[in-house]
Amino acid sequence: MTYGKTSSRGKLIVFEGCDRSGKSTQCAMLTERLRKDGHKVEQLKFPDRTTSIGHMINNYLANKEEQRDEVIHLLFSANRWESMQKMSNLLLGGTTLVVDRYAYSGIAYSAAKGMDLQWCRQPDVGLIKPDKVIFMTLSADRASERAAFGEERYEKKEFQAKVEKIFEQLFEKSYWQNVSGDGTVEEVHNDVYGVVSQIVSSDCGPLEKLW
Ligand code: T5A
Ligand code: NA
Repeated sequence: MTYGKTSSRGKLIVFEGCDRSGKSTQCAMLTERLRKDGHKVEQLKFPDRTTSIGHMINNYLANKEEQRDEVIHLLFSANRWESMQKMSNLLLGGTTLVVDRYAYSGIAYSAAKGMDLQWCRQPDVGLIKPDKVIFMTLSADRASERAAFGEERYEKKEFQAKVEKIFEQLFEKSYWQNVSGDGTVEEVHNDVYGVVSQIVSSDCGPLEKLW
């Protein structure tokens, strides 16, 4: 099953990793660099806290509202589905998307609470499949030293270590690349750019669906 056929389509680049591993910093730097190279690029992030579903997610993360585990899991997934039409339009129109978190975070954080992993995968079946997942590695100890760690619901060292274990289970050799988040922002950026620069200029074939 495919979303469409355009050889000149944009590429879907996803950043994943535990809290404070440096994803947002690197998404911004990569977007800017690719634009300088002359590519059409847009940056997106999940959760997208600007939609009404995103507001519910934000209240949950800020500990202002409670939700059943199943409910918040489905809200995170619905928040991605809200963006699928826009994303496929942009990609097929030749715009590369740099995306901060995706379905893998959805599964990892829910499964780390003890929810069934197979159940957790289901709501995201059929999302657009990334061309590359950059997985930012950073130990929970190092992450907890960074600014603002601990302000939101999942930012506890023991929980982050569980999340990392689930991410390891989700790792798919064919399109995932680990990048160490434990360097200066410039060092990490150069590693990221090294991985991504080849892909943005290559022909990745039609868009595919996740799982
Ligand atoms: N979630 C998310 C789910 O449970 N299910 C889902 O489906 C999804 C999509 C919010 C939470 O939601 C969960 C996961 C999360 O717990 P979020 O909005 O992405 O997700 O979280 P944020 O708080 O925005 O971001 P993170 O905590 O994940 O941080 P980042 O983006 O990894 O890190 P960044 O770049 O903001 O950097 C953090 C700090 O470190 C510094 C930065 O300046 C900043 O202060 N820093 C560095 N310091 C030293 N060296 C470096 N190389 C550095 N890079 C950055
Ligand atoms: Na972030």
